[in-house]
Amino acid sequence: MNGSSDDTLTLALSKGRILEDTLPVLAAAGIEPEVDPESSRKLVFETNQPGLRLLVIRASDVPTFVSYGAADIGVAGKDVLIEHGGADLYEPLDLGIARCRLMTAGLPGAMDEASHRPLRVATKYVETTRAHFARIGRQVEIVKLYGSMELAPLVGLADVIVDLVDTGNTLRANGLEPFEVIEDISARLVVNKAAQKMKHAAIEELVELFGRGASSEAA
Ligand code: PRT
Ligand code: MG
Repeated sequence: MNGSSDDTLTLALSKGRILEDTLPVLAAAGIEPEVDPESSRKLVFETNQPGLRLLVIRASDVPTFVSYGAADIGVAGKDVLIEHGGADLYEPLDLGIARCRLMTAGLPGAMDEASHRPLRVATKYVETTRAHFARIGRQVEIVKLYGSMELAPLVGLADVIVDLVDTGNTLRANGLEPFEVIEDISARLVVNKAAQKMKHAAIEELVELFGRGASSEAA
């Protein structure tokens, strides 16, 4: 199954805060969507580049679209890629945008209070959290949430959380402390492995455009 024929490329973008950072990179790379994806309700956008169309989808769905070949290439947060597993995708470029850290956090002293029993951890990153605590040899019980992880320690749902931290304002506003960095996060370009072979030239060209766009944005 393939989302686009041999001479066209389909690029999947993460909507929300990654999209906000991706659009300036696209603009710097000379890629212009037909209409502004941030204000349109469309899901598929043609661009000024013949043979390049964009999909704007939920951030956590980007690895799925790219691994099934419904998109040839995508922009996804490293947090989402780690959680997905990502073994079936190439990751040719760190765009250096939408930066943050995946961290453990909780009320002051929370780690020590739970030192004689499994630590209860609330997160939407179940696989990443399991792998992290296995690595450090700490027994955990994971509570899967879909958002507002910061609430969990405040109401006794969990001892700690695993969530993204940028400025630290959300933690501070809720009386929580950052404990340990699990991963430094930024948005990455990912490529479908079959497309990488079948559409090699077009993909190389797009990766290079993105590389130029990302570095001129960073400058
Ligand atoms: O819709 P879906 O559930 O798939 O995702 P979403 O609604 O979480 O999407 P969105 O638009 O929030 O984008 C999420 C992606 O942006 C993540 O996967 C990261 O790759 C990236 N990103 C970068 C962040 C942050 N920085 C970030 N700070 N995503 C979320 N946050 C949240 C964090 O979860 C916490 O609640 O911001 C809060 C912390 O920020 P500070 O500045 O208060 O520390
Ligand atoms: Mg969302």
